[in-house]
Amino acid sequence: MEQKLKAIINELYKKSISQCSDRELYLALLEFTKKEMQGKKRITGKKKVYYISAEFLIGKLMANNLINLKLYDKVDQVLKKNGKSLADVCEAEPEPSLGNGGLGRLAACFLDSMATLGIPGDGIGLNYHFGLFKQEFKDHKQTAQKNDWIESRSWLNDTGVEFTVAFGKTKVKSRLYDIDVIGYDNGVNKLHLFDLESVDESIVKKGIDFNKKKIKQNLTLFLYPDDSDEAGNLLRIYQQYFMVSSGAQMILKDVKEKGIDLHELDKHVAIQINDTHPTMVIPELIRLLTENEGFTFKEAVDVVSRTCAYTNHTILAEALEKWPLSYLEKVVPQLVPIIKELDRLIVRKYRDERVWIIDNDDRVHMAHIDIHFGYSINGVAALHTEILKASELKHFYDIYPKKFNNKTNGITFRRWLFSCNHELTDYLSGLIGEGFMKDADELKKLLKYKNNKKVCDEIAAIKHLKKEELAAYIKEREGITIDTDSIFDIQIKRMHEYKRQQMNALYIIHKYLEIKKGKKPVRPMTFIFGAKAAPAYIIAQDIIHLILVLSEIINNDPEVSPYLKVIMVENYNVSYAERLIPACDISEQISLASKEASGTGNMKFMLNGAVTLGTMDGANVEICDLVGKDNIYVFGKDSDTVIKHYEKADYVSKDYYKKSKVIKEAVDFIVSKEVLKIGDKVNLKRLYNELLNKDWFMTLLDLEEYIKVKDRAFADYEDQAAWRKKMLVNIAKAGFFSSDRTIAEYDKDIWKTNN
Ligand code: 26V
Repeated sequence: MEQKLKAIINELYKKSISQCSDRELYLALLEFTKKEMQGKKRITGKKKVYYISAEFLIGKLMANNLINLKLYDKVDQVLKKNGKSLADVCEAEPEPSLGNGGLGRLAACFLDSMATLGIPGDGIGLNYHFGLFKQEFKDHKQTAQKNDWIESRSWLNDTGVEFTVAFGKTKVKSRLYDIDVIGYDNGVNKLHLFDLESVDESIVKKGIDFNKKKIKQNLTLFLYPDDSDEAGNLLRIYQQYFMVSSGAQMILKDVKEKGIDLHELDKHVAIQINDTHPTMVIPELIRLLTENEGFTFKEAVDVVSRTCAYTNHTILAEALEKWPLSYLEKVVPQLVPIIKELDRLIVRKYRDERVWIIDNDDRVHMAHIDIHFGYSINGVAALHTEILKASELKHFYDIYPKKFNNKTNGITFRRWLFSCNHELTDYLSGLIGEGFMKDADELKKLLKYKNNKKVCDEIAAIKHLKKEELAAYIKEREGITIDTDSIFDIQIKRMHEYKRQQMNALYIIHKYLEIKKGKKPVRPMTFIFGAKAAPAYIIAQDIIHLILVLSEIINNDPEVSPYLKVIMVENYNVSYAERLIPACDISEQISLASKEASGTGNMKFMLNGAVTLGTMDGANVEICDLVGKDNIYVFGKDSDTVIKHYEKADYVSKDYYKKSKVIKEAVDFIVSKEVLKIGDKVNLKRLYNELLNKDWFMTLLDLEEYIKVKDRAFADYEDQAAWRKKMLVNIAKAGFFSSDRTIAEYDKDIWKTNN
């Protein structure tokens, strides 16, 4: 290995390793690693999965690819010998931002697990040139810049394969780029990313502004830039159709090349539709089969319905796609007769309008297409699937009880333990053997050390080391000094009212006011946030503003800052998560019960020995079942209560405000003189009014209990022996959340690639 790498470096730079910069070494390693992956076997089999998704939040790939090739340690040693650090070299890789959050990151974890388990499974998505925006803070507000991640030398391989995609009479060319996905100690699958041949980066002007109507230039520039107006929504539909039409053409081409009879498509292909963004693949396949392959409409519908399966990732009404028929007529007129015919089939069969595809306002319910014309519908955590069956999709569950199933999400341990926390990985291998690296359940072996003080202390020492590393990084990036003996309380996820970062902010205000009144905490507290907000999501911007203003006030108040620090890290992304998660003590998972379909950050924190502070929502419920009430902090109203409040429309936030002095003080502080001196009145007043008069996601409903339970968690931290035991139990029980388990379940119940 060393010779091969040195040969590449010599050819590229005519230098020795020690003379190269990290950037030069990164480019050399890129070439080396790509070659190594090309030498691995392509995973094949009778049946292949296509995981089609508008987002693949893959993160930087170098460290993970080396881990999966089992070359990480070897390369690390070679570089070390020459005075270089592999971790620093890996930093030189730009991070692609091809996703918003959980849904995209899940898709990336699934690719890793499919390859690791040897399941033939490729991803299909889009090659967004600027991905999701890059976040910068100015005047305590978020601004959006483009994230220019594609370089001339990258993981992308130009296949030269092209397809034509028609939007009515307008035709564009798509070009296929592939990224190799290497399994841990296994072969290679592919992530297929389609790009617009005629894309023009120069139409992006200031920040992320561009002409949304210039489809032939803009289609693959950004990930869902803005769906607050018609042009933005139309662009989303253009993107979605571009992806599914290219993907469907590629799938049919692959299958035909293998000599397979297309009438047996379902025996050779499973298409997993990741949320409704790729739903148009169903009518598109029907169109291709009837127009080009001589299928009758019925034959096409039958085989496509046996091939496609759908995963639901949210019950939020605003996130369930319903496109106006007129939009589809504008963008994809060739699909409209097919969608209407599918709707007619349903209308003929069912009188209940709630299950129709096209509603009375001529809106096309994309999920309904998936449910009627796919063979499986799954939720992403036990509670979420139960809510789908009992309320959100009840009318469908009544029709198709057998199609519904649960697949609790998971995370790849290669990235979220081995790669981001070498110290813990090495320590665990020394203690319980390396078995857990292939079979995550073996982490349970750790349980026998629950009462072993030495082991608990050593795990805590690793946590402290990761806190020091994070503190140094935050000092460098954000310019803020944090006390590594303080408790690190972390909330990192997309900014959304249902995730309730505002509730965490109100807790911080409450602590600030207590300290001002002379009640000092026994140990300093560090609150860390990381979140991007959709540029058009006004209240989310207001919450970011509040947190940034609080950070300014608190960190600069000499009376308070020794006890309290607030940091909102800039441009939170996968790489930042990899530094934050191993350093966390308390994992904030505080969504309004019923709203967070699963969460996957919760699993990553647990695996790295953080203790969850959360509501009974999404996968938190399963975490709680696994670790037991002593090893998690649970608070808040349960999902049944919350759903009833929505049904009866009887939640009045002002009642909670009036009833509780603590709540009133904290909420009022948002528009206090102190805050308004630094902050923007428009943002802060709007947020204040929202909390008082609407509070759709019921922040004030759970605030008092949140404060109480969070205070208890902080107090418990002082009993370090007991806390360290909690850490150990969390790590030991995290095996269930390996995405290898999740993917094995998808394969057994849905894809059946082994049949
Ligand atoms: C989408 C949108 C789009 C427009 C307006 C607001 C909004 C709010 C939420 C969403 C969510 C889209 C789906 C999604 O990302 N779901 C996440 O999927 C994760 C993987 O299954 C899961 O862990 C998270 O709980 C779930 O929120």
